[in-house]
Amino acid sequence: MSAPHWHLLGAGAIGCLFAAALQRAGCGVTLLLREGSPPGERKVVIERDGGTEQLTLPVTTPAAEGGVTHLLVTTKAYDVAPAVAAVRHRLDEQSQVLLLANGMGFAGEVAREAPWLQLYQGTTTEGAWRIAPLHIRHAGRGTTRIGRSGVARPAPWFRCWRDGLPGCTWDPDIERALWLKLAINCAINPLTAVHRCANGDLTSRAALAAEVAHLCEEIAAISAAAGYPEAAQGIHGAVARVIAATAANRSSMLQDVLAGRRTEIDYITGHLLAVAARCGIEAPRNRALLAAVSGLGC
Ligand code: KPL
Repeated sequence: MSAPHWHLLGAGAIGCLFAAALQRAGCGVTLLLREGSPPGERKVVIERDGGTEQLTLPVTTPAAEGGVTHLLVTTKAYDVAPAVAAVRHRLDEQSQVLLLANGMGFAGEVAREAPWLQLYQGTTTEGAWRIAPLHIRHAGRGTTRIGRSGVARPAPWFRCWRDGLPGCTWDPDIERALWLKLAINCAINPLTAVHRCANGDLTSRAALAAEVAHLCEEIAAISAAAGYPEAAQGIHGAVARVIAATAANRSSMLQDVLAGRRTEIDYITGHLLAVAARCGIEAPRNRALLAAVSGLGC
């Protein structure tokens, strides 16, 4: 298979990082910017400790004409389904659509609107933040997992990801990886947003550490009932490790709150609670956090 051409929806920090990785692996990459953006080319700048990488990418808008064979979506969770809908006239049954956003629940929204799409999902721990539009800082290397429910063998296009992005693996059980990430985010993000604190405060402040432990108990019960026994057993340790590794960081949810943006709470704690309700489990502490965070933002 020759290197595919990817269209990218969501040119934030992670989107720019992956666009550079795909271009490095020999793929074409076109940015789909918001309607009204003038077509042409844009420069993307990625700063790292070792130096600065620059690339030039063609730009168009979702409403433009022309088929899209490979679509990467790295928007906020609540924008995934509307973003895919805006480009749906350019997709067909062969189009490969990879969703890489925080949280869960948006893949179901996309599939309900367009059940014929070939949907893939991913999760990443790459550390990147936006300095300015199309100008990012790649602060820390992480791992990226990509897969499709029930599909053991990597998709033909996965070679580009493996070649362009160190630490990228095909995960035959991607749902489990997504759930574990969701479980960790449920224990960290809402609390940091409500208390406006760094991740590390969730262990150094005793009251917050106790709250994390209570949340983990609820999350473990829901994970077990939902068929994720490893997440159920490992959640306390996994959360402690992520807090230690990101102690000085502000969670993405806290950053959203501080910037006055909508949060992804409906796709993080909201999704956890939807699964809990299906399993007949009460999760009062997570429910209280959903209410608290929902009342915070715009
Ligand atoms: O994924 C994160 C986020 O902020 O969304 C964690 C792991 C909690 C790091 O802050």
